[in-house]
Amino acid sequence: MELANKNILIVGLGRTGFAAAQFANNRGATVTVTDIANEQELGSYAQTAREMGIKIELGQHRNKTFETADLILLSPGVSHTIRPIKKAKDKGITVLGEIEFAFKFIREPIIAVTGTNGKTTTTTLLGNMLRNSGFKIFVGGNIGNPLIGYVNKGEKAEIVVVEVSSFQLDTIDSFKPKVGVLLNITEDHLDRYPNFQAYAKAKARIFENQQKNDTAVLNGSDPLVCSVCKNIKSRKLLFYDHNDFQIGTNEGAVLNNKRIIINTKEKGKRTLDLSSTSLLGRHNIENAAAASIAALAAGGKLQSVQTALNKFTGLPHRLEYVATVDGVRYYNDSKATNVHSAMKALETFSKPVILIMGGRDKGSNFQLLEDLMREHVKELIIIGEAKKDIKSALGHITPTKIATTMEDAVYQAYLTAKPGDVVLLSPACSSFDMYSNYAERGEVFYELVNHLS
Ligand code: UMA
Repeated sequence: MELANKNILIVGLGRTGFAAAQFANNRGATVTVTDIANEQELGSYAQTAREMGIKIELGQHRNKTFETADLILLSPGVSHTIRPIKKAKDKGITVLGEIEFAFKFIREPIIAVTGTNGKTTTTTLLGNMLRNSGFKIFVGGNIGNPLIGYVNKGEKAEIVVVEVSSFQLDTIDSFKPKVGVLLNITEDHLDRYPNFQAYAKAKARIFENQQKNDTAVLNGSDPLVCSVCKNIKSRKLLFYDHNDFQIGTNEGAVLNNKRIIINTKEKGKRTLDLSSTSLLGRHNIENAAAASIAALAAGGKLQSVQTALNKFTGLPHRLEYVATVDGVRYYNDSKATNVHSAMKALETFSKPVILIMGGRDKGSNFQLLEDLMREHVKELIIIGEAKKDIKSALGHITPTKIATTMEDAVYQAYLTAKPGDVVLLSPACSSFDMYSNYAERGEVFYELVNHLS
């Protein structure tokens, strides 16, 4: 794709927009970046881009800028249905998402991971498994490291491992991973999609350009995943969460006690041992199974996959153990930004839980938490914008308090908790009402807990 002297408009000046602007600028394009935020909100990106000779338009999107571009590139956080984009498309202007744009410059095999929950853990594990197997690997995408940044650096990996979100899949056209992984589909981002079906369909697009010699790794225990992937052309490797499922002649993996049993036509049955892994929760074992079969399908070695499983200690903000204070264990699960993710966290604990949840609602059905709340939660402490909705959905099930800040929430939890209890931050909401992202929310929680001890 030739970019020199083209008028390229980049929409959104976050991490992705900045990386895309750098790349297009280096390739000789005339680059403009537009963002609805103002200079202060954007931090240093605007000034740095200007110094590189990039034109910056902030505070609004001007239709004229869209309509005079040769090519428009979208950041994942910008919906492809906003008015100026629709109008530009009507005029015949090409609009690409960043993943699709980057794909046009990548010749290396790509392994892509999507799903509502577990993407980052699976992507990280996969990268470790393939790196241990001796491959030079790039790991990026929605995990926080834009794919276009890899292209811009010009460093050649042997395999590219990329986490992709539904937002990124919304704007693909030819993107085709050699191995694609779909972990699960549960409600999320209903503030951006017209309905759940539209969100589920976006997830399945990860396989839409795959052919017979490509591989799809699918959650065979998730009926929605199976239904939206019914007609894909690639070879299917399914992973199942039931112990009792007979793998028989099916290709894929089953979880059996502390083992993953893998079956493929070319290698037959092989076993991975999970007794040394420190991954918490059944959902993480599913992520481990998905990562293992994807890594093996991409040429990874069984022993190297095993070593990666043994060494993996989990990721920050995902059921992360923080500290034990007065016999109470504190966990930071700030990355649980949707209801199903919080459900998985609650399922993990057998001890009474004091749950801190809340933040900005994404159109969620909090009532889905009712049964787990009854079973596991000794006290619910609610923070953030969604407090009224959460209280009316769940407040009648367990003693419930409202906290004004995270500090207040942690302190209230500290006063209630008895030795043997668990205090869990698993918000089931996004963080944007109080923090710039889930990581900042998790760090604040982490600091507050460490101050208790
Ligand atoms: N903006 C506009 N016009 C709009 C909407 C937004 O100009 O109509 C601007 C905003 O003012 C903001 C910019 O667009 O300045 C934000 O763009 P962005 O959110 O795409 O920001 P990035 O920093 O590039 O982050 C994106 C992903 N963000 C989202 O998908 C919302 C990051 O995923 C990803 O790590 C990063 O690219 C690198 O690839 C975050 C995420 O929350 C972690 N992802 C969701 C998830 O995992 O559930 C999908």
